[in-house]
Order: sequence, then structure tokens, then C-alpha cells
Amino acid sequence: MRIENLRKAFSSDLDHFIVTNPKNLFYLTGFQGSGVLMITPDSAVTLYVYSIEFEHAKSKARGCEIELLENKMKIEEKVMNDLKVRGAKRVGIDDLPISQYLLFKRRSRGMEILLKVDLIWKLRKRKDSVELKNMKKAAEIATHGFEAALEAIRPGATEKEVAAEIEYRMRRHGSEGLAFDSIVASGFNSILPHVGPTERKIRDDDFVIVDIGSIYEGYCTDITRTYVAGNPSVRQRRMYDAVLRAHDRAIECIQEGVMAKVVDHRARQILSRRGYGEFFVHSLGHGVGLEVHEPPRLSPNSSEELQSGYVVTVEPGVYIPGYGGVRIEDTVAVVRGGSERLSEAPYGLS
Ligand SMILES: [Mn+2]
Repeated sequence: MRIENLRKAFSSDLDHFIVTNPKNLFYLTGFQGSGVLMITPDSAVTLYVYSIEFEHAKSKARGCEIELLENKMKIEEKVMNDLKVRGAKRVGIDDLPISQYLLFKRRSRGMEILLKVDLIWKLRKRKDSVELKNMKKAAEIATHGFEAALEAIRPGATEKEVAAEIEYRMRRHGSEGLAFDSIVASGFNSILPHVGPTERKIRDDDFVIVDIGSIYEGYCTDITRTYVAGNPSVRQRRMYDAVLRAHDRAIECIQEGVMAKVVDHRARQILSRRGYGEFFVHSLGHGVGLEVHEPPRLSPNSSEELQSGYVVTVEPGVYIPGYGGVRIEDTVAVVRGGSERLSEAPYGLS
């Protein structure tokens, strides 16, 4: 079905398509590993793999024939030869390292090789019900991670110790790994949106930003909560409330047909009104799926319109140099009539 959708998408412009990116291979066939998938204008679809991946491909790959390559043969050579024999002229290719692109290009012998990264992204951006179910499960696993975080965050514990407890708990609840390196950033570290965990010991009045992601059936989640190790001060509460309000209002304006930049603007507007505008230093969010950072971006200069099935993060943050930072993030699906938060981790500073 997905392969058929891709064929429909490319056939007005291209005669063949080759797929190299492991996430795209997984999306289209169910097999994630190294190999090359060739999609033809008729019904033939071939997955080329070496013997190291052969059994794996045989058990997982659907909707394609599997062609075993001899180890001495270069995969790019074989694919380009077969394309030539088939009379290919305009061949699309997905996202790949430039070194591999050149290996294909050098063997193109008159065929045009055209980078068509957007074609598969257009399909991957819209998650189907199975993908949404997996992403919900990933979010549920991360919720267990936040329970572990709340138990582990106390004055004297290091950021690394807290991260270890979170990661262990997520594994115990079925996470296949980490969607990205966990962030546990306390005190002054919390003003750096992407740093930590370090050996720093958490102190009584620290903000602690916990930004974590689990993986289920290949699908990632990305969620952030901010806590205070002791009793939050009035200033900390004021900051937290502003970020939570920006987060809630932004989620409320997510629906099919809304421009991504409008959602970003909503959050920015609320933080500005409360005097925090200059401290919101990144964009509001990004798509999530098989990868933790996917299109579309929710940012001031995005030209994308939200569609049902898109899954995005909403993550406003305020980072005050010399003081501390707060970020609250959820993974949200665009659904008919509005949006749905996939994550259920509770809010609150402690
Ligand atoms: Mn994120």
C-alpha cells in the first residue's frame, strides 16, 4: 500500500525510484537495515541486500522480491545495471549520504538520478492508525520514565543518576531504546536547551528539565517536563505557568488546515505578553515519527499547513541566563476536528 502510494506520487515525473534510507526502507517494507529498494513503474519491487541481511529481510520485508547480492558485488553497480537493462531514464532517489549518491551517479550512464527527498516525507508525515497506536504506546512508556524521574530527583542526586533511573524504567516498560540522548538539566544547566546530563548534583531550589524519548515498534516520542527539586519560589511558579499556558494555547489552535507558523506564533505571543518573549530562543516544535526530528517544523518561517495524521511536538521554553530554564513538551497528533495529546505524563513542578 505504501509502496503503491509512492509509485503514484512519483510516476508523473519519474520512471523508477530507488530507496536507500533505512527508515524509508522500514516505512515501505517493514525491513530496517541496509539495502536498496528499487520500485519500477509496473508492479515489480526488488530489495537488494547482502547475505548478512538476507534472513532478516526474508522474515520482515513485505511487498517486494528479495535479491541476494554476492559480497564482491557493489550494490550501487548492481542496481544501476538492472535499471539500465529495464530502460530507466529518470530515476528518483531518497535521502542518502553524499558519498553513496556519488556511487550511484558515477554509474548512471545517461540515466538521470534525481534527489526526491520530499516524496517519501509527504507520505511519512501523515501517520496512519497503526503508526498512531505505536506512538501512543511510546508515549505511555515515557510516562513511566517521568514517574522514575520524580522519584529520583532530590537534592544531592546527580543529573546522570536521574537519567539512569529514567532510562532503566523505560526499558523495563518495553522501550526499544532511546529516541535521543536523555536530557536532565538542573540549575544553570537548565538554561541550555540541549545539554546534560552531567555529574552536577541537584540542589534544593533548582529547576530540573527532563526531556526524554522512548521508541516502540520503531516509533519515537519526545516529551519534556520541568520540575523543582524543593519548594518552587513565586518567580519559578510564574515562569512555569507562563510556559504551560503557552503550551496549552498552542495545542488548542492545532487543527487540520492551520499553518504551522500560526501555532508557533500563538505560543510566542503568550510568552511575550508575560515578559518572556526574548527568552524563547527556539522554534515551537517539529514532526516526530520513525525519527525524532521530522518535518514539519512549527516555526515562525515554516510554510507548511497542518494535515490530519501529522504528529508534532509542542515545546515552548523560557531560558533566563544566570537564573534557569523551563520547557514543557508534548507529542501531539493532528486529528479530525482538532488535536490529540499522545502523552499523558502529569504536569506540575513537583
Ligand atoms: Mn523535541
